[in-house]
Amino acid sequence: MSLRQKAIDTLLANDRGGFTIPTSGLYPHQWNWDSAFVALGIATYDTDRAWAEVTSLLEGQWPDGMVPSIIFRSDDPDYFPGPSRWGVTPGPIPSTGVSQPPVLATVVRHLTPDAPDRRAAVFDALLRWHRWWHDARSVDGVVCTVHPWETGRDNSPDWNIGLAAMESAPDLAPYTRMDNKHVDATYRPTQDQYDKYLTIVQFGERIGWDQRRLTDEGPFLMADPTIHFVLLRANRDLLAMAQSLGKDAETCMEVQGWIDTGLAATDTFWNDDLGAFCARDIRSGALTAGFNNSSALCFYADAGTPDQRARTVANLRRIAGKVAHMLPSWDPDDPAFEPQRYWCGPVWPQMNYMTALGLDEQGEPDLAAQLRDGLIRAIEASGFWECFNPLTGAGCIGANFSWTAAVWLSWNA
Ligand code: 9YW
Repeated sequence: MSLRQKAIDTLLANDRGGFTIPTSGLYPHQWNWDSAFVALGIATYDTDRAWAEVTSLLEGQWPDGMVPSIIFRSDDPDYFPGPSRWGVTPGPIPSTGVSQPPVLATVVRHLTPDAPDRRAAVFDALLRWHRWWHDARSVDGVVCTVHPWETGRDNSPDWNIGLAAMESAPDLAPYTRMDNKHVDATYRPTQDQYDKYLTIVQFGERIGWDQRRLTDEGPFLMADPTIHFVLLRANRDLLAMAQSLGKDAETCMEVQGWIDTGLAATDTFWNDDLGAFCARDIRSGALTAGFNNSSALCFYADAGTPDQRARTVANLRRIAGKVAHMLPSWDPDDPAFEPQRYWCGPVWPQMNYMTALGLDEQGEPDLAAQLRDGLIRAIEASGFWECFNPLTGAGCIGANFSWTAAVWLSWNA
């Protein structure tokens, strides 16, 4: 069977009727940015079904504009933390109480160049979501995050300083992890990290998921290059859609204001010692110090000075000399690098997709090709895994994974 057919079959097998789960067993619900990437892949063979992926995700939008990281259309006892642990959430469908990197506007623009009606149908929802980031998650002009799960890079060493600065709740309700029943525990976050993830959830639940309070008073407050650069690009795409739809000047100026704020905030993430964009702990001001697979998203966002971009490219070239498959999620020269542990080293398909796109657009086609080739070779050797060991190309964590199939399809359309 061709790889193309296998990719389509993977997406069909994960289809739950109008929405797609990342992989059965481990992740049995609809995840936010997974659905956005999935829509890109499905669009290569079924435009209507791709569009259903977008609209089904927006069905979970909260009254305050947030689009949650997971929508729980059922309560699967095999997944933890499910809806009961997140408590009563204000959205129309039970969900988590945090969001995920907002790639959706960029995907919608890509999917709808000749479909203004579809574009118009979701524009307001996207506008309200982006406004939520700038209202509920911003501190002094920097869009922040309150939970490692919100960044989509769950156990990246980037979050260690923010997690070290907080205590696990002494009254943390007991729980049983389910992730380690599905996959090898050595590939997953540690127990201490999990206690802290759930401490933040317990805090949010106790304040009734008041998102401004969660940002201001919550146990964890960091700024993440993924959210920053993804939102910056998504705001540019939102503005382009506003203009194509003839939206009023006030709306266009509001979005332009977010772009200007985002560009001005980009230096917040710059670690000059390392020559890389990194995460920052907002309360202590400390910057993390590891080149990771969000660092080069400056190209995807068309942000950063010529010097910042040149130093980012130099880091990418150094790292390319250390691994067989670009782009590892953590710097192989840093002691925190673990080639098979989730966000501490493995190659992630959706990050390679965005980073390669940005590098291509901004005049670095050789590096872009290296990122695409690194992932494609791993897929050809191992299949559509969630992520891959950058030294060997071996698949890690979940098999038959939706966004891996989707990224492959989008590159081989
Ligand atoms: C978890 C579904 C999600 C992704 C995240 C990834 C992982 C879930 O899987 O988180 O249980 O930790 O980190 O980015 O959306 O694919």
